[in-house]
Amino acid sequence: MSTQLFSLQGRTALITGSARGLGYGIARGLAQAGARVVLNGTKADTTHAACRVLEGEGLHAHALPFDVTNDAAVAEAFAALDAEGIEVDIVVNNAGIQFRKPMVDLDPADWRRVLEVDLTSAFLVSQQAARRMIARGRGGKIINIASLMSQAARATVAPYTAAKGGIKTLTHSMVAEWAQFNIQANAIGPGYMATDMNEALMNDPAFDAWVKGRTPAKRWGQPDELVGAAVFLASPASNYVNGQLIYVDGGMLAVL
Ligand code: GCO
Repeated sequence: MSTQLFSLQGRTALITGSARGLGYGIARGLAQAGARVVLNGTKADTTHAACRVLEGEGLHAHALPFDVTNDAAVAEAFAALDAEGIEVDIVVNNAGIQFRKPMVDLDPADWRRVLEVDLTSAFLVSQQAARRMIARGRGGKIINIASLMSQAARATVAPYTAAKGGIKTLTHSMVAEWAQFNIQANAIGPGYMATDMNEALMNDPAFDAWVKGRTPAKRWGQPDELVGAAVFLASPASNYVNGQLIYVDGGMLAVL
């Protein structure tokens, strides 16, 4: 089997929300597989700092801070890439926030904010990327970061759950409209991963025990454990894979 099957040499990947957390881990993994990675975050300083760390490891990285929920900012970001001759072949829609509160107490503004970051941003960024992929005629890859909540809910995270359910079916819409242009759209569903978004949960002894008891692997996942699925879905190895959601969850959704 050719090792080129999983190589990302010569490809450019834009990963939203990649200055830290899961996005940074995925970006680092794609870069190690040969891609030039475009890091994104809302803050220029932390995005450039993350970029410098990857460059320090000899990886090919470019910082592009912009607000993924603002359609004008997204369009400007892609115009800036155009001006630099940077063509995005792979998009990882990772940007996401969490907001935990019972629905009866939830401020509608908080609901809207979560949906904007966790779902609408994937549409805005993918729309700009797909327009260019279609015009170039050489296809592309879109990887949407879903969640356990794309499939099952728990109390107090309704906006996140609604957004991640939407991410699953938005992926199907991308297949319906863009697979004909050799664009493969798929998703990755992380389980309970040890990230700063979940720090409060990890530090809660009861929740920590629940995760470890409910997960067949009996542990939290690590951000770099998403890299294998990401490299697969970003590489030629997945050129006939469309609309799939790969759960990297230690088996949680496989059992009652
Ligand atoms: C929560 C967590 C989860 C995980 C992850 C699971 O509050 O239950 O934040 O949503 O982060 O999304 O797939």
